[in-house]
Amino acid sequence: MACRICSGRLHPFADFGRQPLSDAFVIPGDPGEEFFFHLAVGLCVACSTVQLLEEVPRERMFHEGYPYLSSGSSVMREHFQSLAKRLLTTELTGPDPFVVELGCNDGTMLSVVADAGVRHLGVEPSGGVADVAAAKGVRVRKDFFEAGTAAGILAADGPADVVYAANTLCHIPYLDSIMEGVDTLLRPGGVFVFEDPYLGDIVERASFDQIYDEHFYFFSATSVSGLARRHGFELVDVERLPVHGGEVRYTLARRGARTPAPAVAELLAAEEAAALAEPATLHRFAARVADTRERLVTLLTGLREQGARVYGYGATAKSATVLNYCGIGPELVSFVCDTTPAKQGRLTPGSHIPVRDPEAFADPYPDYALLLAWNHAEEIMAKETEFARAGGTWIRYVPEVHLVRA
Ligand code: JHZ
Ligand code: SAH
Ligand code: ZN
Repeated sequence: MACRICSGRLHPFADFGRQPLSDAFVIPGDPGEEFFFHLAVGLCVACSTVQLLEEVPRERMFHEGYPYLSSGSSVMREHFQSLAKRLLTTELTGPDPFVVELGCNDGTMLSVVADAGVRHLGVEPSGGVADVAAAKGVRVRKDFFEAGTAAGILAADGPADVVYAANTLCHIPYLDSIMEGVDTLLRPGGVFVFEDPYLGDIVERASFDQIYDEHFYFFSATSVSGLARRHGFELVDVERLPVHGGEVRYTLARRGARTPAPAVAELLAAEEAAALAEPATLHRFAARVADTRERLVTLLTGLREQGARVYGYGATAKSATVLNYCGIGPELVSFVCDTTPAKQGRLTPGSHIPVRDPEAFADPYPDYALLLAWNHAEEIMAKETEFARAGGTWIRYVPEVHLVRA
């Protein structure tokens, strides 16, 4: 098995078996075949990049019916609003600035830029969510970003001051083409800013459900600084973010254009000290994952034997890995509630648990709720205080299986 970036040898360390597409919610009674692939991860010892062993063709995942909406969390709306405001006051202050967002989704970030009257473009291949962005006044190009797309944007709009991507770069196997495109598009002093789930947090929290079809890479400062270097760029800043269970925001500039912030060397040193890119560390992670599966299945089967009612909360993409890897179906979790219209009335991929409007959660409350959207725990627990008051218990499985009673 060869590294998708440097062709180095991949060292596999965790295997989740046959898995469905995480965002392919099934229409009940639909005779259409579900698509499955082999979900496993490996470490490239040469370039320190953790990656999936099998690549799912991009059109199978990102298309007209792609259901995920960035605006589904109020915390995320605030997160992107403050990032947009920061870019507007730091990087986008020259005459007629221009920002390009890769994977702009429903325009949660770019609508703030559009409202400020600043020139922008979202590149978004999933047509349905791109339409939602356009309805907010965001300028969108329905396309996958790659080297060729960048050349077209440069020809039409001129160079960009900032290229930004949140939870998108780690979805793209063909990173060489992306870096080439960014190099084409970015003006000499411009920056490429992207944020994705952080390998350090995934390993520390054993948050194995970050591993699914759409997440092809699991970045660290070590792997990103190498990627930057190979393309004439330099990692000049890193910022740890609390969202989505722990992320890092990386800032890349052309080599020599900016002085790296001290945070870069600090994070690189911390990763070295934690032996983050060592096979032994990742094998320990895999052992914790197996333990979580065992404890979660034991807990849920025990609850079924007691006759307890268990619902799921948040039909996340991540939950596909947990539910299918643990063999959790409607006999253990009666339904999953979720605010996303395109998920409601459907069944979770592979595990076939019905997805319902959150109104069903209180009608009546279950005894236990499996918090599948654990990355939004604070937001969800704050709006579901009535559940705890009614005697309900949350089941969490990150960083290990535990029960939370208010
Ligand atoms: P959430 C998706 O992952 C897919 P998912 C993708 N690959 C990725 O990287 C991240 O997003 C960014 C619902 N919900 O954010 C809405 C409620 O019902 O954890 C969502 O369906 N009530 C692009 O899907 C889901 O939960 C609520 O109060 O793992 C959350 O999905 C809240 C806050 C959310 O991402
Ligand atoms: N930035 C948003 C959306 C993340 S979802 C947020 O953080 O919430 C990831 C998005 O990337 C999807 O909307 C998907 O359609 C898009 N995407 C996938 N491959 C892409 C590519 N090659 N270029 C641009 N966008 C892409
Ligand atoms: Zn490699």
